[in-house]
This record gives sequence, C-alpha cells and structure tokens, in this order.
Amino acid sequence: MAVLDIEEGAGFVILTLNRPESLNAFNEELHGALRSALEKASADDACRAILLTGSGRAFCAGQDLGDRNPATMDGPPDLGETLEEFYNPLIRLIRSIEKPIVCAVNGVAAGAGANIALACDLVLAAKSARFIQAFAKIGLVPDSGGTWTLTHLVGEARAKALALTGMPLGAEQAAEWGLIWRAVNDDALMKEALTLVAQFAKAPTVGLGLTKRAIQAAADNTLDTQLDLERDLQREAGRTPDYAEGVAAFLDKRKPNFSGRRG
Ligand code: LHQ
Repeated sequence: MAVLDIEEGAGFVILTLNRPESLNAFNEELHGALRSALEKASADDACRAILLTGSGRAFCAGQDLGDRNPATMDGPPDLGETLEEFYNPLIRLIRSIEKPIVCAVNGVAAGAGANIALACDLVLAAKSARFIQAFAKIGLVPDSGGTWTLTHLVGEARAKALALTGMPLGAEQAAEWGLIWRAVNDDALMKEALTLVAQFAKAPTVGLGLTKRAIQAAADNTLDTQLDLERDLQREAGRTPDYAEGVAAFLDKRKPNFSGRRG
C-alpha cells in the first residue's frame, strides 16, 4: 500500500495520507510522496484544486516518533535539520501553491499533523476530530508554522493555552475560535470537501491564486503596502481570460465557463 493515496478527480486531486496503523504519522517516505504530489499538482494546469485528507480514524499524528527516537540514535538528534529538510519546505509549498488547498480533517490532528492541516487554505473538520498541539507533551516547540498560524488565527492568549497545555481542541470549538473554517457532521465531511474542490475546479484559478497570495501577505503588510499589492495583483487578474469570461457571462446572464488559464 502506498503511504500516500493519489486520486485524480475532474480538475482536482485528492491526496490521502495513508499510514493508518500509525495514525498517518509522517516518515520520510510520506514526506517525499506528499511533496512530489503537491509539486505535480501545482505544475499541472489541469489540476485547479487540491484536497488533503487522511485514511482511517485520524488525519495525522505528526512526526512518526519511532523515526526520531533519541534512544535509538547516536547522540541527541538535530530536529532543526528535520524541520529544515522536511516540514518547513512542506509548509512553504502549501502556502505558495496558487490554487485552493482544502483540508478535510477526518479525525485527530496532532503535532505537525495539526499544523499542516492549519496551513491549508480551507480547513473542514469532522465534528469528532480534535486538534492537539502535542509538542508540549514531549518537550518540543510547535512547528510546521504552528506558533505563527495559531497566533494569527486565534490570538496570543488562545495560542499559548493550546501550545503550552497540549489540550485537545474539538472541531466545533476550533471553528468557533476561527482556527478552522467549518466543523461538519462526520458522515458529511468528504461530501462537503468534494463539493468544494469540484467548485474550485471550475473557478477562475488565477484570480483565486492571487487572492490567496494577497491574503497571506496581509499578515505582514501595512494597509498602504497591501493597497499597492492589490493594485498589482488586480492588474494581473484583469488580464486573464477568466476576467473577460466572467464579465461577458455576467452581461449575457449566463453561467461563466472559466478556463483557469493565465492567457
Ligand atoms: C504513532 C504516532 C506517532 C508513531 C500515534 N508516531 N506512532 C518534528 C521534528 C522532528 C521530530 C519530532 O516531531 C516533529 C513534529 C511533531 O509532529 S512532534 C509531535 C509528534 N506527535 C505526537 O506527539 C502525537 C503522538 N500521538 C498521540 O498523542 C496519540 O496517538 C493521539 C492523541 C494522536 C491519538 O491517541 P489515541 O486515539 O489514543 O491513539 P493511540 O495513541 O493508541 O495511537 C494508535 C497507534 O498509532 C498506536 O500504535 P499501536 O501499535 O499501539 O496501535 C500509536 O503508537 C501510533 N501512533 N501517533 N506520532
């Protein structure tokens, strides 16, 4: 069985973390498979949205701790190297892909698993799912962007409570706090996630990609800088065939037929 299941849909791809016996914890093989699948989806013009989920009862339990066990290593491990080689490039890749990435959190998301989910653009979670900053339980620091993402999404008070206690946060509470977009009934999760990616597969992809870029940049920009950025990105969006199609369809009172292409 492949550690990552890859299923092509009509205009989108579904990537399913597939190591259910260890709650889809990341080993190097899974990192390699996910990175290359994301790079392929990013480069493929026919792929206009990505859905990330997990197989079995968990979304992902973070790093496979069996693979980074100090007791079986020669001296103290350099976990910074692990972040530099595997987790940081993954988070940067997710954030840089200019197509919507939907994460369907089907069960527990712990450690890096939680923060990889939170790096995605739209996070839907099954009501039974929990988000756990498990790092606190093993003497580590939240990684995979967690200290940044939590602070930006829910503020310092809640970020600290989650990160310092490692308390599980239920999906509904996560949605109320603005950590994720929506909590949905367990049996509706995949249907809702698939509806979203199918919608994105027919959307004006370049405009959505530029929107993702602008919203992400907002965290570090002043309003003044952001206004300049919006001007530049709108210039780019306005030159796409999808803008012309969107306006034509509106004026013709018909549904637009977006190509998702740059030119
Ligand atoms: C696992 C794991 C796991 C291996 C469950 N590894 N087997 C970056 C840089 C480098 C190094 C360090 O880490 C990082 C980033 C990180 O992600 S650090 C945080 C790592 N993750 C954790 O600390 C979470 C560990 N897991 C748990 O706390 C629990 O498993 C949760 C709360 C996720 C789920 O609890 P339960 O539902 O009670 O399931 P379980 O504990 O019984 O787990 C089921 C199986 O999965 C079990 O194996 P077994 O053979 O006994 O059935 C676990 O050993 C295995 N598993 N997480 N991370």
